[in-house]
Amino acid sequence: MFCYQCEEAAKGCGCTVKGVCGKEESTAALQDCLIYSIKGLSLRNIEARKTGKDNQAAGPLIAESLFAALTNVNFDNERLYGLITDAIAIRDSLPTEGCTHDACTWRPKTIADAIQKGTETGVLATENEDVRSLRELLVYGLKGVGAYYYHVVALGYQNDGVTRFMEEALASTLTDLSVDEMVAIVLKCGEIGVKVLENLDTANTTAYGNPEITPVATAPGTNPGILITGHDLKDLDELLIQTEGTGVDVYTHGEMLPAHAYPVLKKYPHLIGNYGGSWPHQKKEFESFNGPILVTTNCLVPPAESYIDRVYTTGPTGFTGVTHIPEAKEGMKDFSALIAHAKTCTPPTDISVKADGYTDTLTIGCAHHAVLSIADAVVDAVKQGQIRKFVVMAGCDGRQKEREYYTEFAKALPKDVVILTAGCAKYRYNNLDLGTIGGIPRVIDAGQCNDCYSLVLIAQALAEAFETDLNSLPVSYNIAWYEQKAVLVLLSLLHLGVQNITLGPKLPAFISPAVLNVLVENFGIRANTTVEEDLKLMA
Ligand code: SF4
Ligand code: SF3
Repeated sequence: MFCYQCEEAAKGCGCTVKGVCGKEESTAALQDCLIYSIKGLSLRNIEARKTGKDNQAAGPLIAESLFAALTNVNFDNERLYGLITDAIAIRDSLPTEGCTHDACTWRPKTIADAIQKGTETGVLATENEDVRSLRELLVYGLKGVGAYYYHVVALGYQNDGVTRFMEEALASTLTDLSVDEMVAIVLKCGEIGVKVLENLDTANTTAYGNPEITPVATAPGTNPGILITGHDLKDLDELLIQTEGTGVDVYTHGEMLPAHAYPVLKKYPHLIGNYGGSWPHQKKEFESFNGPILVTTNCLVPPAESYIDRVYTTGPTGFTGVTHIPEAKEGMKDFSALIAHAKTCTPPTDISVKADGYTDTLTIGCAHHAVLSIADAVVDAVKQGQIRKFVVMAGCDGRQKEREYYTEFAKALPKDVVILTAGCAKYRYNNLDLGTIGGIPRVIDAGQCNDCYSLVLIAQALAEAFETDLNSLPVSYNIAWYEQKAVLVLLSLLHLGVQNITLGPKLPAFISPAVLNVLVENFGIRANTTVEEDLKLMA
């Protein structure tokens, strides 16, 4: 196997035996085969569209497949093979004219055939290092698009511009393009990223209301509970409805924390609080939670034997041996098995941190609507010098020790600097008692990585208020990345023209020296160094 799509790629180069994430060689091959299959499907659907014979089912399946191949989503070979055969079935319902590429005609008879195909068509099938780098950068950006679009579709929306771009971009990787052409598609992916994030913001706020600034408890109550993690708000909504009046409480974990800020979700008294931190702590925190855990999207850490029977997956996630809650044919998904399971479990063990310098209440909900409603106060604080600088510290958390950099960086920031964040990166500093400036929290938490669009709107509103452009604002970017949604957010920032982004803890292994050169020369991208050096540059 060869996989280098995430920040934790082995030795900073790529995983070749088994993923650091726990992905087996066969699973890596099936994910590569799935990507190859949706490339063939895309090519056929683009050709079919020319005669009005395209298949509308292709777009959602492509999005789901891209999501399933994102880091820490699906470790279940049978489910991945199911997606491959679904993609091929749609592909083969389309006309064959103009499609002779192997990806458009190949068919597996068994899962072993698919594993073999994945082995032949994976990352290393492209020999030229720079072409490979640009193709993979595009595919990883597309995995981000697919993931965000999956949520858009789940909430009943669609955007043909997004699905057509996914198809065109996937198909483009089967052809020989010049470096300039490939760079142009990569940047276009960033433009589509902004669009899909905007669509998701509209879908979420229409369904659940605009997030409000909300304190969230981290200490558990005394009833048995269900822990829900990942990014899918619709799953949480349906779980809250079904647990109402059952005596079973609901807690959020990881990227589900921002759900507490939505009016439609926070109204449930049995949505008690947030339990634990970000995904790398799952083994310890899922163990001590004592009750069932619903994993809706990334990140899933391969569960330990001691609690694997309490883990349930749904949506694009999967793990062999874990119960999967399927889509509903109509109405809501059925979470009754989790509720019955919870009733047999003891309440969660309290692991909230109660120590000087820390807070056991997390302040969330600083999305665009809430922040723009106090925009005058923010602008005044900047004009009066109470806020001298903003540092965007959005992105992902990860398990490596070097991520302590972000805690130390947050602690060391001067008191007149405000952090803007979104994504699970915030767990490195969101329980530090960093205080407020004139009532404005020093950690402005816009929500999930899915909510990065809020940060864009906030930055654009500041630029308008100060009659300047994004790069002339007192805003610097110290982004932590791990998986491919973060790759898309980065491409989106580049599309918006943001310069001088600092990226860490390591630069992507899939960026070749020549491609890095393009990013440095055109956008001033740099790797983080030490807290001391980076503070001089950014704060
Ligand atoms: Fe390795 Fe990351 Fe790929 Fe997992 S997703 S196999 S950790 S590079
Ligand atoms: Fe986190 Fe997995 Fe990226 Fe949504 S949950 S930000 S890593």
